[in-house]
Amino acid sequence: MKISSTALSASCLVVTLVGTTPALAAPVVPAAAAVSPDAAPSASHGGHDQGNHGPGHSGARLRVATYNASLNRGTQGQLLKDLSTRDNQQARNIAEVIQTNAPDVVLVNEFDYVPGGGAARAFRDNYLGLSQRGEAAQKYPYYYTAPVNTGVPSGLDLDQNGTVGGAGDAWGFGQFPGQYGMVIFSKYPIAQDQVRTFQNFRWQDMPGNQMPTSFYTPEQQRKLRLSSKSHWDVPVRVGKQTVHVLAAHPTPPSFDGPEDRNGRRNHDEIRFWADYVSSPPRARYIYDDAGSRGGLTPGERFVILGDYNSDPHDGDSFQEGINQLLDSPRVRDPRPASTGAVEAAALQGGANRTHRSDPKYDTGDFSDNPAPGNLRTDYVLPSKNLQACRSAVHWPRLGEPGSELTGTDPFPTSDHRLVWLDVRVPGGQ
Ligand SMILES: [Ca+2]
Ligand SMILES: [Ca+2]
Ligand SMILES: [Ca+2]
Repeated sequence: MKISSTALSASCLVVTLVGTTPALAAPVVPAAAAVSPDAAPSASHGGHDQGNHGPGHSGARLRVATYNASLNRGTQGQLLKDLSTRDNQQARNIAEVIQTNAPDVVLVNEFDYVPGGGAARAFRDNYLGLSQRGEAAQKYPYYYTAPVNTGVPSGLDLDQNGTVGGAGDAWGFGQFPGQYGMVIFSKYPIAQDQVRTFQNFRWQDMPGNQMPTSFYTPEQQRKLRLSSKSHWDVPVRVGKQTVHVLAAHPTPPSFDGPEDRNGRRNHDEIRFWADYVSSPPRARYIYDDAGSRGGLTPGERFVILGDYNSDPHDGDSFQEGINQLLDSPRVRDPRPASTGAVEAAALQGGANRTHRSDPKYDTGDFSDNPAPGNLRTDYVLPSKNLQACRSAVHWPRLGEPGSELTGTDPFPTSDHRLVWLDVRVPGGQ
């Protein structure tokens, strides 16, 4: 089993749900594939569960994953063109990694947004849904994607270079609208009518924000959007239960000047979720793109997914960065790990030698000389009221099956690794 080589041992009592189908509803996105029992998730992912432990431990096991797949392209339309074939090698490699890990729900970061969802459907149907080199095809009847701020012109000189226009003046850095977008694929139904998006939330409306006010003009301060791509709360129905997938991709805390505008924005983009899942008073300032206020209802179950561009101890993060989430009383950190990352840090040296985080938690293979070196940037963080089971970073050691796809720079897939976690959803059958 390819997964088991990097899987952490962890106990989790779950009932294996072979043959159980989730409640199937009409597809909630346009032109989704016909939904049939064949498309229902199998609870068998290669026999990694601890098995059936009898009554009292019932519940659905849900495998959730996050993967910054580098399925972004340099020009508008190129990704859809690539995915409209079945032979784009990088897309095949990315699909194979996803098939190997077989998540029930996966967030893909760095996937150019195409209005109408054409690129998402093309990747699902032409790549994920077709066996890659013998891996089991993965069927995702449901997906969610939406516009993002990257590449959307602000009409303001946000990078203060004296002219208006270009990637640096967009609401989020990008060459064209939708570049570096994101998409969620799911084997379980998505409550499309209850999705909340926070693309337009303004940075100044976060109390105590870290916006560098001396860098931006008063007009810019009023108009700046917090989210560099978007923040999504996507409810997934697991039987009668709901798990909120909280998806985002905060800006890298670099590519700026001494004002550290991207580091500060990264910090506040992460803080947004920490506030969102916190107590109602702390989340009161939040409003979504439809104008509804407040955060997640207390007691709801959630999984925070995405590339947060912040390591707990290393790299360029501003102040607490990701620790705002890791230290949240409502958030559990299952600490997915791999042995391949330990090997990579040792072989690559450079900045990795001075890192404080244990390299086994690294999820991204970045430049080592100069810094930052390899970092933990990609997270799957469940709420405390979900039981965390097995988890791993998919980073095989050299020579192990799959290592030819993770690879070294230039990567055949992505500079990031897929991270997965199994959670048990009580009563989620
Ligand atoms: Ca400019
Ligand atoms: Ca590296
Ligand atoms: Ca590291």
